[in-house]
Parts: sequence; C-alpha cells; structure tokens
Amino acid sequence: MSKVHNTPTACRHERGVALVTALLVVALATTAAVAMATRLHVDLRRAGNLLHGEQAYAYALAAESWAQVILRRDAGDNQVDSFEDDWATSLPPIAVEGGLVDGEVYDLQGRFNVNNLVTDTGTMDQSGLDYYRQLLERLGLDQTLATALLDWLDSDINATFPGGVEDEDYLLADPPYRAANRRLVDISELRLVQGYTAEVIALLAPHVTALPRTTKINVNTATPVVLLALHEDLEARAIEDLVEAREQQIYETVNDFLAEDALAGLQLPVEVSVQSEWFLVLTDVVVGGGRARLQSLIHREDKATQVIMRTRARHYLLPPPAAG
Ligand SMILES: [Ca+2]
Ligand SMILES: [Ca+2]
Repeated sequence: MSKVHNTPTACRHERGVALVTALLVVALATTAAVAMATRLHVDLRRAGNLLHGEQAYAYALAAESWAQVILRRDAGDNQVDSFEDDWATSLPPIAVEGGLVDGEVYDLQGRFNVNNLVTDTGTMDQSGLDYYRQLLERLGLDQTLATALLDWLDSDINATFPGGVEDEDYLLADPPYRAANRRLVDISELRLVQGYTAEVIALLAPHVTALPRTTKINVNTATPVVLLALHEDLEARAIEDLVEAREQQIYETVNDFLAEDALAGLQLPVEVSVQSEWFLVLTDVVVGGGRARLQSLIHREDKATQVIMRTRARHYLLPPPAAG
C-alpha cells in the first residue's frame, strides 16, 4: 500500500516541502541581511552621534574657556561690572566645522543669592531674610516661603514661626525626606522646599541664584524687581527710571547709586555693590546629530577665574534672567 503512495503525488509533495523550505531559508537569509544592514546603519548613526556629541562637548568647553578669558580681561580693564562690559555682549551663534556654537555670560550677582538667608555658620541672617521677604512681597508671593526656605537652609531642626518647615513635615511626604539644613548647591534644589511649586519657581527663577558664599547685589546688573525689593518704600516707577538711566550711565561707585533721589533717606537692609565675582556661562553647541549644553558656574577673584560647578544639561534647569 505504501508503495502506492510513493507515486508522483508523494514526490510532488516532497518537492513542495523542499521548495517551501528553500523559500523560508531565502526569506530568513534576506531578513537577517536586512536586519544586519539596519543594525550596521544604526550602529554607524549611533557612533556618528556619539562622535558629534563629543565634538560638541569639546566646543562647549572651548567656549567656556573663552568666556573665562573675557572675564579675566574685564577684571584688568575696569573695576566695575555692568552690561557695558565685554562679557555681557551677546554674540550671534558662531559657525564651526559641522556645527554652531552659542554662548552667553550672566552676572549672578544681578540676582538675590538665597543662601544669604543664613550666615556661614548656618544661623539666620536677619538682613538677608528681610530682603527676601520684600522680594517675595514684590513678586506677589506668600511670605511663608521665606521661613520655609530659612528652615531648609539653617543648621538647626526647629521650625521657625510662622511658616517654618523642618523634618517633621518632610518626613510625612511620600516618599519621605529630610530638610537639607545647609546652603543650596544649585538653585534647582528649591523644588524640594515646601511651598516651592513650579509656578512659584517660575516667578522667582529670573531673580534668584544659589552661591556658595554670602554675596552682595550688583546694582548695575540687578533685575528691576531685585532693585525694587531693596526697600519697601521704593516705587516701581522710580526704579523704572533708575534702570533707564543706568543704561545711559552705569554706577561707578555704590555711593553714586545711594545718591539717587529715589533712595534718599532710605536705610537698605543689605549691602550693595557695583562689582561681581560670580558668573554663569551657558553654552549650547550643535555638531551634526550631536548636541552639548553646558552650565558653568564661574568664580572670578583677583583677575583669576575658576569653574566651581559644571552641569551638562539636556535642558537648562532654570531660565536665564532677562538682561536689563
Ligand atoms: Ca567689569
Ligand atoms: Ca533647618
């Protein structure tokens, strides 16, 4: 019986199986070849992007070095820091081989350093706190934000009244955490402090910074709101005039600023300055498919500069302040 089945029908069946197998092998081989080609293509692209990314980073570091040269040269050129200085000049993006380099230097002493709420030993700094309360007031923000931040920064664990927040509140959060009880390393840490919502931070961001030491506000580069917060009796209109006048004639000395009519008879809670030591350099470089964004905190002292902190960011953590 079986022989009967090994007739042309069976042969055709075997030939059929062989053909299907052959087709499958061809199909698999083709798929594998395509997959390999795709992988190779992706690998090449990945390698290319990595290479471009590294190239972009190298350019960003070069731009950062260049910014430091400008800042050092400025310290030799003049004893005052203002938007008239070379470092404050905004340049269009510079074309480099295969890409573009963009960079900007910002004077961080044109903002209020929130670390001034505490002294170097971690106790409350009354004048810093008074200033910050006025800044919050001018921005239409809640006063309790001042005590919440003070408690985050001060070394003790006793909540300040009213509005203070220490461990007992943060430990109830999900997930629980503790107050830092030390100065901020980066202003983005504000996000951890109770009450500092995205909306609050967006309002504050252009006017605040976090620097490792107590700093003075530079009246030549301070934002209008930062100037307005110097005293509760200052009027917005007077500060507008003052900022306009500053564009024509910068303040060469602190006394020139204090001699302004708008400030007559006012006792400022904090010391001000016409010089700056702390700068932020933002660099944005694109090379082919690679991109490098760098935030560098620069300290300048005695005509020397030092990079204190460097962050390679996908997005800048905080927007830069509006110039002027
Ligand atoms: Ca200068
Ligand atoms: Ca504390």
